[in-house]
Order: sequence, then C-alpha cells, then structure tokens
Amino acid sequence: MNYTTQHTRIVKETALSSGFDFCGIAKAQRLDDDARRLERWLSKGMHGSMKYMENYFELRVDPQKLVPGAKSVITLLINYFPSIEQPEDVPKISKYAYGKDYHDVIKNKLQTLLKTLHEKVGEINGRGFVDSAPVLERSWAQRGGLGWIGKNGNLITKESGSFYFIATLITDLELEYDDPFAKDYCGTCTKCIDSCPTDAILPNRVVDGSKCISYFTIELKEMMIPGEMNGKFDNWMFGCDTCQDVCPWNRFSKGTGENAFTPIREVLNFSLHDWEELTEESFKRIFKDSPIRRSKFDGIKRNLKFLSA
Ligand code: B12
Ligand code: SF4
Ligand code: SF4
Repeated sequence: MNYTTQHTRIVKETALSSGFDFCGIAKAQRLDDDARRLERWLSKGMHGSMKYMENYFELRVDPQKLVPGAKSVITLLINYFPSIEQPEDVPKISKYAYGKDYHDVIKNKLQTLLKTLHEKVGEINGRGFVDSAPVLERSWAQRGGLGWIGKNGNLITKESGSFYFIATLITDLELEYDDPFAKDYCGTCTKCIDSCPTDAILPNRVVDGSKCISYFTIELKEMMIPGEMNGKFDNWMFGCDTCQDVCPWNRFSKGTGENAFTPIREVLNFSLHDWEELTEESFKRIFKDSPIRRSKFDGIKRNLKFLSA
C-alpha cells in the first residue's frame, strides 16, 4: 500500500473514531463555479446585514489561499437530529440549538482529530474550521462525495437526510480523493420551496439569506425585524427548520449519538409564559453553553415580541 492510500485510510478511520459520522475528501483547488454563484448572491444583497460574507472573497473560494500549501479538503459531518422534539404551541427553536453550542463541541473534535493524525502520520500542516471561517462548507461536502445540495440549499445525505453540521480540515497532506456526489435526488419535489414561510427559497438552489427566518431571528443583532414579515414566522423564535422538516429525505434521520447535543431541559419545557418571564440573569445562566446565547437576551425578547405582535 502506498503512503497516499495508507494516509487516506488513517484519516477516514480517525475521523470516525473522533466522533464524526461521515468523512469525504476533495482536492484543494479554487472553486470557480462557486465563486460565480457567491458573487451573484452577494451582488443581489442576499447576505443582508451579514457583512462578514463580503470579506475574504478569494480565501473563501480558494483553500490554497486560506491554508498555504493545501492539497486536500477533508469534510466531516456530525448528526444533530434530536430523538425528542419540542411540544406543539411553544415558541419554536431550531433543532441545531437544542443542546450545547456546536462550535465548541466540533472544535474539540477537530483538535482531537488533528492531534491523532500528527501521531499516526507525522508532521502535517492543517487547520480545522467550523462555520465561521471563510470556507464554502456545503460545496466541499458535495465535492467530497457526502451528498447533494438540495433545493433548500442544504447538504443532504442519502443515508440520513440533512440534519448534519459540517466541518472542514484543510491540510497539506496528499490524499486519495472521493468522487463528487454526482446525483441530485430532489427530482420533481418542491416541498421546501412551497412551505418556506417567507419565500426565501428561489429557483436553482439559491436561498435569499436576507429573507430567511434564521437570519432575522439570529443574525439581525440590535435591529428591528421588518414589519413586512409580520405574521410570517410560524412561531419560530430562534432559527427555522421548516425547509428541512418537510424534506422527504429527513424521514431517514436518526437520533444523534453525541451527548453534547442532547436537548437541554428548558428548550423542551419552556412555554411562552416561561420565555416571557425569563430574566436576563437566568437567561445567561441557563443558556451559557447554548447557541441561543448568541442572540443575546435582548434578541430573544425582540423575537418573542415580534411573534406576538
Ligand atoms: C451565512 C450562513 C447562513 C445564512 C445565509 C444562508 C445561505 N443560504 O447562505 C443564514 C443565517 C440565513 C443561514 C441559515 C441556515 N443555516 Co447557515 N450558514 C451560513 C454560512 C456561515 C455561510 C454560507 C454561505 O457561504 N453562503 C453563501 C451562499 C452563496 O452559499 P451556500 O448557501 O452555501 O451555497 C453554495 C453551494 O450551495 C453552492 N451550490 C449551489 N448549487 C450547487 C450545486 C453544486 C453541484 C455544487 C457543488 C454547489 C452548489 O453554491 C453556493 C456558493 O458556493 C455556513 C457556514 C459556512 N462557512 O459555509 C452556514 C451553514 C450553511 N448553515 C447551516 C445551517 C444548519 C443553517 C440552518 C439550517 C440553521 C437553522 N435551522 O436556522 C439555516 C438553513 C437556511 C437554508 N435553507 O439555507 C449549516 C448547513 C448544514 C447542511 N447540512 O447543509 C452550515 C454549513 C453551518 C455548519 N457548519 O454546519 N445560514
Ligand atoms: S430556514 Fe425557514 S425561512 Fe429559511 S429558507 Fe428554510 S424554510 Fe425558509
Ligand atoms: S424538500 Fe424536496 S426539493 Fe426540497 S430539498 Fe428536500 S427533496 Fe429537495
């Protein structure tokens, strides 16, 4: 077995033993098609007030600029689908925010993975990323053969749907590359487009971020939610899962095996009244390790007020 084959096997085995569910590998190269798509998306203002999306354009579309000497982009998926969901009629929270903040959980796993690779393969230069870095994570997942980009914009696995976080490890290690995921299993389905409460899903797998409930409820910090959205949020208080909940491929979702993503009691039990009565002090204590803290207390109060307007 040559070194490349041996290293590829080590990477895939170590990814799974470090707590990731899927691992796919693609050659590190500039993403020319994605650069065009991203440019169009930005020029149409679909990032709204998420100004950070305008930054580092060239690094975002070229991993060799982000990590000099990069040869491989390793994409890792981790399932967050909960085995229990919120009851009906309470302010709705997106499933990704039921447990501990995935940024912290995944960063630790990426560190473990890198450390083990150093021990097994030797000195390699590599950097792990999750979410906040200028990396087009969904495209890399598709290129690494893990799934297709659905009409709702999400990366969908044929085995168990789309409730997965994506992380990447960009490294100078030469590896064997997976074939990009060639098929598109959306077919003639349009359930996500038809059910998006704010009509944020456009043709050709374009999601207008500036119209997405997730954007309004999480990203719009210290700003009012525009009045034209009144009555459209379908009781979503933090994030939105509608376009994934209706997706037929998510019938195959299985409960996460990651304890850190186990729902915290308050997420499952809080009624509208409990949320309204919540003090800032309790908010900070209860949600200190949760992604919900990112909206800040004032953001949650604004969202609640908007839902009951
Ligand atoms: C900005 C952002 C948002 C914004 C804007 C959404 C958007 N459409 O971009 C807002 C706040 C609205 C948002 C919402 C959500 N997000 Co978000 N978000 C991001 C972030 C930080 C950047 C995404 C980005 O680059 N957008 C720019 C647009 C142009 O890119 P894109 O949507 O990824 O589309 C690219 C590809 O799809 C590609 N493409 C289109 N067609 C095709 C076809 C082929 C063949 C190929 C190869 C590529 C391709 O073209 C685009 C440019 O490359 C990523 C993390 C990251 N660093 O990637 C997470 C990320 C995409 N979000 C994620 C999640 C979970 C969500 C929510 C489900 C959260 C929630 N429940 O509320 C929603 C889903 C909304 C939706 N339907 O897309 C996950 C997605 C996991 C998955 N399975 O796909 C990510 C990867 C975070 C993570 N690390 O896990 N998000
Ligand atoms: S997350 Fe909700 S608002 Fe955003 S695109 Fe999906 S269904 Fe539409
Ligand atoms: S709901 Fe239908 S169209 Fe939308 S992503 Fe799922 S399979 Fe594709």
